[in-house]
Amino acid sequence: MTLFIILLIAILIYIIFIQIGRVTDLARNIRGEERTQTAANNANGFGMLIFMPLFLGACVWSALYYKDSMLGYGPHSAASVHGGVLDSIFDVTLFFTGIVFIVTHIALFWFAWKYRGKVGQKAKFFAHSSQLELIWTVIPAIVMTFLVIKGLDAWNEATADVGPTEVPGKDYIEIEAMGYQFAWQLRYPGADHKLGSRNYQLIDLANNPIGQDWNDPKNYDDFQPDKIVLPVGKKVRVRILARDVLHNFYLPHFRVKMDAVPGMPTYFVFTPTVTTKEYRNRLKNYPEYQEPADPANPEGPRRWETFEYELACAELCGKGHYSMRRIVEIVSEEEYEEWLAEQKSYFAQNIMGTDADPNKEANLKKMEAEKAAEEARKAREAAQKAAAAGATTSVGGMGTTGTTTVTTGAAGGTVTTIGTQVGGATSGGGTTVEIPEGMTEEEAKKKGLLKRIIEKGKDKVEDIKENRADRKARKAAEKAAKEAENNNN
Ligand SMILES: [Cu+2]
Repeated sequence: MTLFIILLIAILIYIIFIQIGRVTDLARNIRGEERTQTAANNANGFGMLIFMPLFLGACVWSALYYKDSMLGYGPHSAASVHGGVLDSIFDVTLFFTGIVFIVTHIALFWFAWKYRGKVGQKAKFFAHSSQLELIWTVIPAIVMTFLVIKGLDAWNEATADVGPTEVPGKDYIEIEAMGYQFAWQLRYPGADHKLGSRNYQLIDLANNPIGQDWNDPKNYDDFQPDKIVLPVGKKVRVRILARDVLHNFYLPHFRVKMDAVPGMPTYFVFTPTVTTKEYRNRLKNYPEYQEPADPANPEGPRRWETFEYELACAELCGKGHYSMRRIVEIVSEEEYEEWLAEQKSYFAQNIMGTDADPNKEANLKKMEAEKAAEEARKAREAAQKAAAAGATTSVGGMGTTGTTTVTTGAAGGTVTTIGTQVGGATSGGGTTVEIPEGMTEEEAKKKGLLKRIIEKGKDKVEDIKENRADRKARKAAEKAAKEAENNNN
C-alpha cells in the first residue's frame, strides 16, 4: 500500500512538471521567447553568484565551529603512537583537496554567472588543446603520486605487526575482539599471556561464545571482560574476528580501524599514549566540554568528566549496529595490574567441572579441595574476629605480658586505673577496674583481677578449640588437593 502511494505521488509530480513546462512554452509564445529566456538566464546566473560565497562561507564557518569536536584538532590529537602519522597524512590531503575545492567552487559559480546566455553572445568552440590537457593531467598526477606514496608509507607504519622476537606479556599485550550482531566478545590471555586456541565449530552461543578449545590449557586462564582496559605506553596487538557478518574494529581516539571479516582474522597493533584521566584533563580546557553531560541535569557532571574512550563498530552491520559500543579505559601500569587481578577466567567460572570440561572428574575434586580450603580460611578469620571482639578483655599476645584493660559491667560504679601485674612481670600500662558501690578499691581490684584471669582462661580454651577445627579443615583440604593432583596425573 505504501509503495503504491509513493508510486502514485511520483507519477503525479511527473505530470505536474510536464504541465509547468507546457505553461512556460505557452507564455513564451505569447510574450516573446527571447525576452523570457534572457530574464530567466539573468535570474539563474544571479542566484549562482549569491550561492557561491554563501556556501563557501558556511563550509568555513562549520569547520571552525566544530574544530574542537573533530578528531585531529583541538583536544583530539591522537592518543596513540602511530596516530599522529595518520593525522598528518589527513592534513596534507585536506590541504590539496581544500585548494581544489575552493578554486573549482569559485570558478563553477562565477562562470555560471559570467557566461550566462545573453542576446548576441556566442560560445567559443575548439575541439582540442594539448596545452590544457597537459595541465589538467600532469598536475593531478603529481599530487596524487605524492599522496599515494605518503599514504602507503603511513599505512605500512600504522599496520606493522609485532616483530618475530617480541614476547607477548613482556613486549606487548595480545587481546582479541570478536564482532557479532550486535556486540563485541572481548578476550584477554590471562596469566600465561597467551590466548588459547579456538575453533568456529566449537562455538556455542550460550556456553562457548568464541569457540574456545577446552583441550588447550592456554584457554584455562583466558577471561572475557566487558570493556577494554589497557596500560598506557604498552604495545597492544588486537586479534580481530567476526562471527557472522562484516564488522569493523574502530577506536577513533587511537586512530585504529580494521575490518572484522568472518573467516579471515585481521589484526591491529597500537600503543596508547594518553590515559583516560589525562584525556579528560585535556578536554577540561575547552568551553564545549564544560557543558553539562546531560542537558536535563544542568547541575550534573560536565562533558569532560564523563568522557570515555570507546570501541565502536564502523561497518553498518544491521539494525542493532549502534549498540556495538564498548568502553575503553587507558590506565597506569599499577591500575592495570589491579584490574587484571580482579578478573576471573571464563573456564573457571563457566566450564570447569561441567560436562564440557575434558577433565571434569579431576577438576571437581580440585574444586572441592579449594572449597574446603576456602572454608577453612573463612573459619580461621571468623575465629580471629570472634577472639578480638568476643570479650571486653584484650590481651597483648598469648603468654606474654602486656597492657591489660578490664572493665567490669556493674552500673553506677566509678572507674579507676591502677597498676597491675600479669604473669609475674609488671605491665607498663594500667588496669581499669570499675568499683561497685559499697566496695573498697582493694576488693574491687581483687575481683577485677579474678574476673580477668577467668576470662583469659576461657580465651585460651577457645583458641585451642579453634586451632583444632582449623587444623582439621586444613588437613581435609590438603588431602583433597593431593587426590585431585593424582587424578590429573
Ligand atoms: Cu557491527
